[in-house]
Amino acid sequence: GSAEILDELRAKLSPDGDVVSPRGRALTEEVFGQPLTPVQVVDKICEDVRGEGTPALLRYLKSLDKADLTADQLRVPAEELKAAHAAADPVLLESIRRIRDNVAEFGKAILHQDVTIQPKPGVTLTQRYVPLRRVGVCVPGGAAAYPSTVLMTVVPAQVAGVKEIAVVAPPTPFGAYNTDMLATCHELGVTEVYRMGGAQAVAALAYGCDDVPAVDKIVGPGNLFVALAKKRVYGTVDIDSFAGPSEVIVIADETANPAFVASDLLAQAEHSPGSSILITWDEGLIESVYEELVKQLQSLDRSELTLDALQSFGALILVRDEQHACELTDSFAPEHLQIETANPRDQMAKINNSGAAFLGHHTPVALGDYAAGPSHVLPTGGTCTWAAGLCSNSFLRSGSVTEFDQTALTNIAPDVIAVAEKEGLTAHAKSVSIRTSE
Ligand code: HSO
Ligand code: ZN
Repeated sequence: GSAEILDELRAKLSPDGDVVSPRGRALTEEVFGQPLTPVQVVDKICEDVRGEGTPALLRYLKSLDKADLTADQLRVPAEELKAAHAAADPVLLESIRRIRDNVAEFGKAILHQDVTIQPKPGVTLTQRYVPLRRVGVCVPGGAAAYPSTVLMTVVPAQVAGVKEIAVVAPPTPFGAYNTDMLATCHELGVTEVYRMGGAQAVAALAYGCDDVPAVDKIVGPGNLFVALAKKRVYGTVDIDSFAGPSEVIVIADETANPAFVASDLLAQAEHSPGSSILITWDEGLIESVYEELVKQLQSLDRSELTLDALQSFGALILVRDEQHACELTDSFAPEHLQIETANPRDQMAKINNSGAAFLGHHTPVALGDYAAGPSHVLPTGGTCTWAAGLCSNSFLRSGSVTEFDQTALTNIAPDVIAVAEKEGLTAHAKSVSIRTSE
């Protein structure tokens, strides 16, 4: 049945599943001399970096990332950022600027505002929001380069008012040596970029070391080791959501264009690992989308990787009706939900769980990945039932401010004293009565 197919996929894609490449597995076995689980590997790395600082960080960059760096080579020099920007394709830079404006406009519009109420005379209560002081942004650099991730993390942080932003990317051609990524950092005014990735980078950001000052929050995607490390350092710092392999559920009806639907499934699978699931109640669509997948796959640059992901994490699912489609989608709780039907808002109203939703025949997920405005950093693995995607508010912290005058305190005093005495905390009661009884 369709529910079983989805359960099986969910087990593979969930945060505790272990989508780690065979290369990653072999490498960690070589470095640690025994077959440790990813959680054990991450524990060891985090403890070493916390205890030893820079030397452990450099050691892991050498053994795991094959990057032989000295402490003063960790940070990308200002001249290198400037040079990458000067050499970048001007068309790319223009797009980056327009996208920055889109992301900033949405981020500003949704930003929490301080709220003050005066529920009674002499009482002022405020919920105020302040930006985090310093955050770390993880940008991946394994399978592809991601200037878009720089935009989708840095711009919301800037809009929130974060003053210090440290970007980390693994010391790879698609990571910290990718000039488009570096040019994007420079365009956005990011001056602190480190050549480090994996669990060791997360640990360095969380605990700080001589060469990397500690941050208050770590955001951004990465492989399983980055995700597990973020989970482990949570509590020392805040983190965003848990980011595993990217996923999409496409709900489509007979009004959908099979070529469009197939292109969306392929776009997600291209992340490899990426999970692409079609749910429809139109039998003919399963057939026509399948044909389109076969056809379009051939002309893709990454056709082999994409096919691999489709075969491991893809499904075309025929359901009874619209209601069934919505129930299955809600139980799977996808990172991305794309609805290609005649009235997509009808289905949207029936679905609670999705990290980000894209409605209609002209709103592919790729639009959100790159340019629309909301961030593409989203909770995966079914965690959107309790976690939210990154946004400008993710970089604010709230606090309350309370102010009473003497009359207001006198009026509320009996309630404070009654409960404090029941708790046996008479010093609490006294701190009130001392102010109210003359
Ligand atoms: N779909 C990814 C984001 C991305 N796509 C970046 C292309 N580049 C996770 O939402
Ligand atoms: Zn994508």
